[in-house]
Amino acid sequence: MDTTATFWLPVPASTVAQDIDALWSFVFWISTFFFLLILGMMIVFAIRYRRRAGDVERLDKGPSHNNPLEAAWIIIPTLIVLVIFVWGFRGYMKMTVVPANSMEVKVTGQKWFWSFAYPEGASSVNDLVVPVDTPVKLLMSSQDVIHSFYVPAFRVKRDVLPNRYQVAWFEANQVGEFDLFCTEYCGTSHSDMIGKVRVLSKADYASWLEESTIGAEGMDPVELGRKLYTAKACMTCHSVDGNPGNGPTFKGVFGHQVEFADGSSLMADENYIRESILSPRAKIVAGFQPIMPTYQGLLKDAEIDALVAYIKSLGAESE
Ligand code: HEC
Ligand SMILES: [Cu+2]
Repeated sequence: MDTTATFWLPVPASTVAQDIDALWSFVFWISTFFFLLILGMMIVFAIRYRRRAGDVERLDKGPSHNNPLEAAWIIIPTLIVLVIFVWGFRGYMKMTVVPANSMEVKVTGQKWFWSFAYPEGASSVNDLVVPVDTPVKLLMSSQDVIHSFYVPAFRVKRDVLPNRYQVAWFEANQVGEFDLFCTEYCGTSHSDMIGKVRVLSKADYASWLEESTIGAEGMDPVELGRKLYTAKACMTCHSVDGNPGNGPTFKGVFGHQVEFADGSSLMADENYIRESILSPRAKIVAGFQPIMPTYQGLLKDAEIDALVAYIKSLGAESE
C-alpha cells in the first residue's frame, strides 16, 4: 500500500483514500489521453487537409459518413463513462454509509473556529483528535453560517449547515497530523478556520481522552474555567496576557471600569461577565466589533460559574 503524497495528491491517510485516488487517476489519464488524441488529430488534419490552390472542386467529394467509425465513438466513450459511474457510485456508497461500530464526534462550526465534542464529555477546539484504525462518525452542524469541513488527506469534505445535521465518516489508517480546513470561502475568516486532525495510537487516544474530559465533579472552578477558556474557544479572541485580540484581554477585566461603545460605562462584576457570555450584544466594549457569538445553550451553569471564577482570578493577578 502506498502511503506517501504524490505530485498530484496529498498522503492517502484514510481507508477510502486509495479507492478515490485510483478513480481520480483513471479519469485524469483517460482525459489526458483523449485530449492529446483529439488535439493531435485536429492539428494533423488542419495541416494535411488544408485548402490548397486548385482545391475548390474537391470540396463535395469527401466521404459523407463512416458507420464503423461512428459506432466506435459512440460505444467506446459510453463504456468508459459507465465504468466511471459504477466505480464512482461504489466509492460514494462506501463514503456515505457510516459503519455501525463508529465512534461519534459532534463537530460544530461557527465564526471562526471548529469545536469537537467527544464521547465521555471531552472536547477540543480546532484540533480534532482521533484514534487510528477506528471508524469515526462526524455529526456536524453550524451555529451560524454555512461552513465546509475538509480534510484533504482523508479525502473527506462536507458542508456544515445551520439548523440541520450533516454526517461524514472516515477511518484514519496512519498515525500523524493532517490539515483541516474550512473551504466555505464566502466570509471574511473561513480561511482562518485552520486546524489539525491528530491521529493517535489507540493507547495515546485513551490517555488524551482521560486528560481532556472536563467538568469532573469537584474540580477547582478556576482550573475548570481555564480549561473551558481553551475548550470553548474563548482564546481565539481573548488573551489572558493583557494584549487585545479580536476581543478585549481577560487580564484585569474583573473589578475594572469598562467603557462601552455607546459612551456608558460599568464596573465589571460577576453579572456583567455572565451577561457578556450569554448576551454579548447587550453591551459592546468600546473599540471592539460585536462579533462575539452567544454561548446561550452551549455552557452549563456550572461552566459559566467556572469561567467567571477564572476571569476573576486573572483580575486579581494583574493588580
Ligand atoms: C469570535 C470572537 C470571540 C469569542 C470566541 C469570544 N469572545 Fe468574548 N468578546 C469578543 C468581543 C469582540 C468582545 C467585545 C465586544 C463586546 O462587548 O461584545 C467580547 C467581550 C467579552 C467580555 C467583556 C469583556 C470586557 O472587557 O468587558 C467577556 C467577559 C467575554 N467576552 C467573555 C468571553 C468568554 C468567556 C468566551 C468563551 C466562552 C468568549 N468571550 C468568546 C469576542 C469573542
Ligand atoms: Cu467556515
